[in-house]
Amino acid sequence: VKGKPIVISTWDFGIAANKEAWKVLSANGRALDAVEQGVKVAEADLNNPTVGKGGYPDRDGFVTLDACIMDEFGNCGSVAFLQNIAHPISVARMVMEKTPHVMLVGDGALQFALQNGFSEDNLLIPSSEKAWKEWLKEKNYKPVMNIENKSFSTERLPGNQYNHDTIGMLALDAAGNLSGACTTSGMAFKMHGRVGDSPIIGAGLYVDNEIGGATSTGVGEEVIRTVGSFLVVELMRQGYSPEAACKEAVNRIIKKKPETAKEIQVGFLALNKNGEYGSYALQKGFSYALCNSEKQDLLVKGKHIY
Ligand code: SD4
Repeated sequence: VKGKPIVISTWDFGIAANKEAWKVLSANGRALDAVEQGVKVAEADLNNPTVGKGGYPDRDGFVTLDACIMDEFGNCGSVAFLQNIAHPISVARMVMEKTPHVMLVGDGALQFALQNGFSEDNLLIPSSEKAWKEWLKEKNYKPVMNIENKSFSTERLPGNQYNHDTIGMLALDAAGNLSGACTTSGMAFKMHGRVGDSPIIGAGLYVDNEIGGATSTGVGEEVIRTVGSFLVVELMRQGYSPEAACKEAVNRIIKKKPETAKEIQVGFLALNKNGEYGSYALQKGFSYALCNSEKQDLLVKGKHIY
């Protein structure tokens, strides 16, 4: 069938992640394995200051990670406010597969990871620590739009800039099954204990194997408020195309908080059961990467409202 397998993911760094996911998909592997393997590339990338190791810390200097994963059966697993573990997505998958729960947070999530073969790692690398110390001079928390793509360069951001980088990935495998994954270190210099949308099933990620999947990036508070990814999937169920569904979810954010919406970035990405995909963002500058049998690593610029 045309349209599968396919994998899409947020931002320019999705290109490298998709390549890894494609290894699984092109070998007729399961979408769940593809998304886990794919986003691990972003988690391991030290030049990416907001996913996994190398991520910017919170305002107290702690790198705290959020991640979730969802499969074709509606199983899901999530970790939030997890510290010292380099691959939160794999812990989230283990929560899904080895516990009766969906979500583990903080020290409980860490203890679970350590009991299951993960080892502790210092996630605060010198360049991120330097950026944090720079930030401490003014302590001004203000998310900067589309900083995600700038982070792709090797030059680190000065400490008085923020960034919100998340990788959200959706895949449809050769068997026609959908899965998704989302992982982040959240908003740079957030309050200690802050959890964003990325580990919240329905907000940062949602997959319904009958319909499609959606994921989000940007200021998580607005996505949680609107249960964004669930909304996108439900709109696709009502017949919206992936792009139209993402646009409607973006509109919902504008309707709820018109003033805030002008100042921030939020982007949605969606993939339906037929392998059709689309995106929409509040602001220009949101990009995503796509990989299928015809187009490898194509970068698609998302549509936007402002
Ligand atoms: C958060 N949504 O923690 C994440 C950040 C993000 O691109 O997506 N950045 O709110």
